[in-house]
Amino acid sequence: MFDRARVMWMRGGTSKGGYFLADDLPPDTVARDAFLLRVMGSPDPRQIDGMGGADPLTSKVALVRKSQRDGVDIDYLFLQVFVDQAIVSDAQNCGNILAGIGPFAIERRLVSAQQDETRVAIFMENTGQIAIATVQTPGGIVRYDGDAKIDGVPGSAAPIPLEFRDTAGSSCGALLPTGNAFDMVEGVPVTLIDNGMPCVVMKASDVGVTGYEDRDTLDKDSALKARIEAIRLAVGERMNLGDVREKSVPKMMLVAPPRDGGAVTVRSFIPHRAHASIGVLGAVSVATACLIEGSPAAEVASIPSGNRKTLSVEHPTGETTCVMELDDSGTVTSAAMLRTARKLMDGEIFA
Ligand code: NQM
Repeated sequence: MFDRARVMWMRGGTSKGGYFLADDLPPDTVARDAFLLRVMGSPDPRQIDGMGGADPLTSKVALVRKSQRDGVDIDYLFLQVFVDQAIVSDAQNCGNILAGIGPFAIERRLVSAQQDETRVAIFMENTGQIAIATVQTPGGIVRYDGDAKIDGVPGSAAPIPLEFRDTAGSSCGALLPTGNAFDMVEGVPVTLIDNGMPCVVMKASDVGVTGYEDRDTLDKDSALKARIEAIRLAVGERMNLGDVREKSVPKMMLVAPPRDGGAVTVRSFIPHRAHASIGVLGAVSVATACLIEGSPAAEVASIPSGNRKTLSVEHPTGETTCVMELDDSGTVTSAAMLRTARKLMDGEIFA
C-alpha cells in the first residue's frame, strides 16, 4: 500500500489543503484517491483521523507539475476530498487553492523566482484554462507576509493577484449552457451559468430566505437545503454536467441586493454546506450573472457603468472584489481577483 508522501500544507485564499507534486503520488487514481481519503480522514464528519478540518473548504488537494505547454509554467489539478463520503472529485476547479500554487511551485523549484515578483502561468487541468498568478519574491524568495487583506482570513499577507481569461463555459461548454438568461426550475427562476465555476444563481427571496443569513443559520435550514438540492439535481444534465449526485458542482448561489455599497450579496452552497465566504471562480460566475440582462441576479444587483467594472460581491464574512473587463458587446473577457496564501508546514504525510 502507498503509505507516505511529501506534502506542503497551505492556506490558499479562504481555503486550506495539501499541495503535492503530482509525481509524488501514485499514477493510478484508485490508489491515489484511497491515499488522499486516508490523509484527510474521510469519510467522517469530524475527519478526526486525518488532516481535513471537517469542512469542504479545508479538505482540498492540489496536484502540481511542471507544464510542457507553450507559455505555461505549471499544470494544477484540484481535487475535492469529500468530508463525509468516500469521494475524491476532480469535477470542479478551485480559485482559492489556486492562490497557493505559485508560491508552492517556486518553493519546489518548478519555477525560477525573479528578483521582485514572479508571474506564474498556471494551466488549470480541471477545466483547461490558464490563470496568471503574481507572487512577491524579493531577493528570489517567496514572501508570505504583507499588507493585503482578504475578508474571511484574519490579519494580512502578501498580495497574490490572480487573472483569469477565457473561463466562460469551463465545465459546461458555454457561459449559459441552456442559452437562456433564466430558466424555470422547480418553480424558481434560475440562471445556469459557468464563468469558471458551474453555478445556479437565484434570488434568495425566491427560495424563502433573505440572503443575509449567516453560515450556521443556512446550514441548519434543512428545508432550504432540500429545496435547492432538488433544483441542483434537476439541472445537472441541462448544464452538461451529467448526474451531479456525487459531484460538488454546480454551486448554488442565492443572491440579494447589496447592503454595504457592493454590487450584490451572495450566500453560496458548495453544494451541501453554506460557504463561509465565497469561492473565487464562484464569485466571478455570480458577478457575470449580474451583468446578464433579464437574469434574477441582474434584478437585485447594483452595477457600475463602463467596460472595466469593479464588482464587490458581499458574502457572510465580508466582500470579495472582482475586476471584470468587458468588450463592447458586454461580454466578460477577463476577471481578476486579489488573494493571499500562507505556507503552514512542509513535510511528510502518512496514510
Ligand atoms: O470558486 C469552494 C473555495 C471554493 C471554490 C467551493 C473556489 C472557486 O472557496 O474558485 O475557490 O466552491 O467548493 O475554495
